[in-house]
Amino acid sequence: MHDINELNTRFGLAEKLSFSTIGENMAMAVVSTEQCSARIALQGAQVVDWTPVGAKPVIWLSRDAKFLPGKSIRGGVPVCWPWFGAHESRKDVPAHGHARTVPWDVLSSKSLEDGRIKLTFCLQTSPATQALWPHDTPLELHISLGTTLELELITRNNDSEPVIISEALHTYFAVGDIRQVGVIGLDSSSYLDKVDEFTRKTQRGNVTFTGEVDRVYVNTESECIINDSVWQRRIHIKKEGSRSTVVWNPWIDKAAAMGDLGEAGYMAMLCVESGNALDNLVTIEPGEEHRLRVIYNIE
Ligand code: TA6
Repeated sequence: MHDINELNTRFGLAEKLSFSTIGENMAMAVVSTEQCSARIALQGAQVVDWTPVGAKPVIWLSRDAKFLPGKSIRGGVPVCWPWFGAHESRKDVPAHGHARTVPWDVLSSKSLEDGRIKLTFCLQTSPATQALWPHDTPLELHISLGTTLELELITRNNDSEPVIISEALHTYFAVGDIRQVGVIGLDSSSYLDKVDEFTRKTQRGNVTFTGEVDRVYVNTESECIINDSVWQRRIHIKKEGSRSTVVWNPWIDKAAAMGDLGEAGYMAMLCVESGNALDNLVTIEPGEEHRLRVIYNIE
């Protein structure tokens, strides 16, 4: 359980960063500056929303999001780690790994000279993490918030053997109307189609949405752009240390079955996730680290 008074004393930044609770006593970092407003849940170190000043929200949070201990929050930037999707052999462990549903610690907070706020979170190895993932691989997440949003996830391997991970920053973006959105940057990329039994296909042109889309694009490091004709803006997604891009919209029926996506929520969001999955698993040698970095901005 996080102590809000202690968090404010140690990491609060006058009028720019404070800590409070939401839902069932879930601790949140609340950022409000001349550049942006944003919140980050300490459970999962999950960015919950991010809105540059004068813009519509860029990171989408469901109206029906629940803030419950041990449950992933619907929206924001869930950290899927140390595996993406279902575990390859175990059925008793959570989809997308445990990092998004356990409490993280705050390591530092800083007001940068350019006006951004930088927060660093860590997830140490503990008996609870080792029950799900029997490796000593502490995680750090660096988050910089301003007119851009930058996240860097660092996995260190303190074990004496190599470890293999998959991962994604499962980012939910806000859009005017999903039917009038195109994702640029994946033309000619190969993908595994999760709504067609993981059949391998090739993307032709931009990704558009007329029904459920759930695809893992592999071997692609390219920048993606969400072109939103209704809100007349483009969201740029740059990445490093990532060879997979996941594009997801559950559409009507799946959204209704989920229960926390909000009425017509599927129309207002899509996920474009930067990570490493399926063909692109990452092997980290003992004593080494792996960095996954994304930068988002709008034009
Ligand atoms: O990234 C796409 C995906 O893996 C989908 O298959 C879909 O189930 C989604 O993530 C949401 O997963 P969650 O466990 O957060 O409900």
